[in-house]
Amino acid sequence: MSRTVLKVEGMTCNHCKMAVEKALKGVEGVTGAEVDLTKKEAVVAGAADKAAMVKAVDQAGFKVVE
Ligand SMILES: [Cu+2]
Repeated sequence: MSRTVLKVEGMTCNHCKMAVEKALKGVEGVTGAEVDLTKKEAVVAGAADKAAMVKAVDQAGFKVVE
C-alpha cells in the first residue's frame, strides 16, 4: 500500500490535527491519515492523488509545504 508524507503548516493543537486528518480521510482512495503535530507531518495511507490531498488540506484551512 502506498504511503504519502505531507508537511503541513499552520497546525497548532489537537483540533488542527483532527481537522487535517478528517479532511485527508475524505479524499477518495485514502484509507488512513495520521498527523504528527511535533513533526508537522501528515502520513497518509492509500492510493490517492497528491493534488487532491493538498486541496483537501487547503480547504480545511491549512497549507501543505513541499
Ligand atoms: Cu488547532
